[in-house]
Amino acid sequence: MASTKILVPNMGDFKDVEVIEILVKEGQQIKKNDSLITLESDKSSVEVPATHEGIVEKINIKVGNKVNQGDLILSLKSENKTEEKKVTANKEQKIEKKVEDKKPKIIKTKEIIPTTPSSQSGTKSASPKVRKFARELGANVLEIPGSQRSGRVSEEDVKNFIRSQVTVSGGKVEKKIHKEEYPHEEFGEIQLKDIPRVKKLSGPQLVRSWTEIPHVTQHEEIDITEMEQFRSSLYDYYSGEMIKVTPLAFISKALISALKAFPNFNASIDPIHNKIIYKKYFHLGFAVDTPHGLMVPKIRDVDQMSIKEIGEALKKTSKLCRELKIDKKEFFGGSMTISSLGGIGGTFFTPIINPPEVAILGVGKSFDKLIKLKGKIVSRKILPISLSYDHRIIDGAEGARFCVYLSECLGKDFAFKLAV
Ligand code: CAO
Repeated sequence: MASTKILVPNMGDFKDVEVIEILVKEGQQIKKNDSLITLESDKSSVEVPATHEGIVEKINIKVGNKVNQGDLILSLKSENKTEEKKVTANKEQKIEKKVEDKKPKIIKTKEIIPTTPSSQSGTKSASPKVRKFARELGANVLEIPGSQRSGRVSEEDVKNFIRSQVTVSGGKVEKKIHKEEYPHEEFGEIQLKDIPRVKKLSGPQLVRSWTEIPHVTQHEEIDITEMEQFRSSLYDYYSGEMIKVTPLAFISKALISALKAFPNFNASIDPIHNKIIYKKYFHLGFAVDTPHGLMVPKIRDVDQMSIKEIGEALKKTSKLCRELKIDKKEFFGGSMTISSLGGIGGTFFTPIINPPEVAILGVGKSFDKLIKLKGKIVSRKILPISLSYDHRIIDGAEGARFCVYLSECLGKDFAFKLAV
């Protein structure tokens, strides 16, 4: 065992820098490059890494000391033979002077001095203070380019990074827009059009939902063979004419039943009071495709409607949306939303939750599928659904149970289940 001294490294024009943190303890085993202390000047702060491995024998400085290049930080008990030799050779130089509180003494020595505070493997080099500063501003220090030696990140780097990400105008903080490296027209003919007003309004809401809500999307194939046979056999008793009811009306009825059985899906998070709001009403939102963009009006008290009434309400509300005659208030106050692409095509997708709601049901186009039933291969009508939910409120198991419940409601006993 030999004694190795670790000294304050060359830090450029740093003079009388304050020790703001001691990151190791006496008796602690440390590895090469482990951070030992944090020094802070009025310009920035740096961590001083260990140049050797070993056990910390004696720490020679205290928080609040002012130090300079060559001051003794600590001595290590180390097994490194080559370093042992260097220590012995330098013994005569008597470097073991203590740094006194607020009055550093420079130790002139030929001991090995750490050259640059380097980054530890897999982490970005930045002092705890800078990391905390970055965290407070919502930035990840790993993404910030460091301007100091070995890419170390300073407080100034954090500020520059934040400045590059946002603009502040009229008291509002706005995210800076990413600029393409080359303009589109450099690659061929283009046409410029205004973004429709509805899309401009819904865009930020979609971004907020997608980035702030931990989405889980669960897919399910529901066997709706019997339900579809029933739906296509509906006719008016007096006129003998077929009655057309969209599958969406049946799905809505099943969803209301599921919301009653799983109240977590008919809820919202109150971020101010940190509580869950359970809604006792059943107002379903429907994604409506309009020439002006996507709209999501609510149909109120769907639990009190028959399947036929739901179908009619859907037609009426989507017409109001397409003609831009819907009242603004009708876009608020929903339980859960259905986004049906069944009339267009496609199977599974990942619907985005419409906050403050916590779940959304995506519906694809039903298709025929050959499946094995009671030992026989038969053709069945399958409805693909995709349920997205907020994982902060709804667990995966509950999501799966919700899908199973919906399958039962729309399955072969649908008439019995939906009548309840
Ligand atoms: N599988 C198979 N066929 C389906 C179906 C399904 N899941 N859902 C509807 N259909 C059929 C209907 O029965 C109807 O058939 P007929 O013309 O033979 O009667 C046809 O498809 C057209 O349906 P529709 O889409 O006009 O009506 P709807 O009641 O199913 O839906 C509405 C109403 C307003 C939801 C729909 O018009 C709409 O706008 N859908 C788009 C929603 C959307 O954009 N979602 C994405 C949001 S994220 O960007």
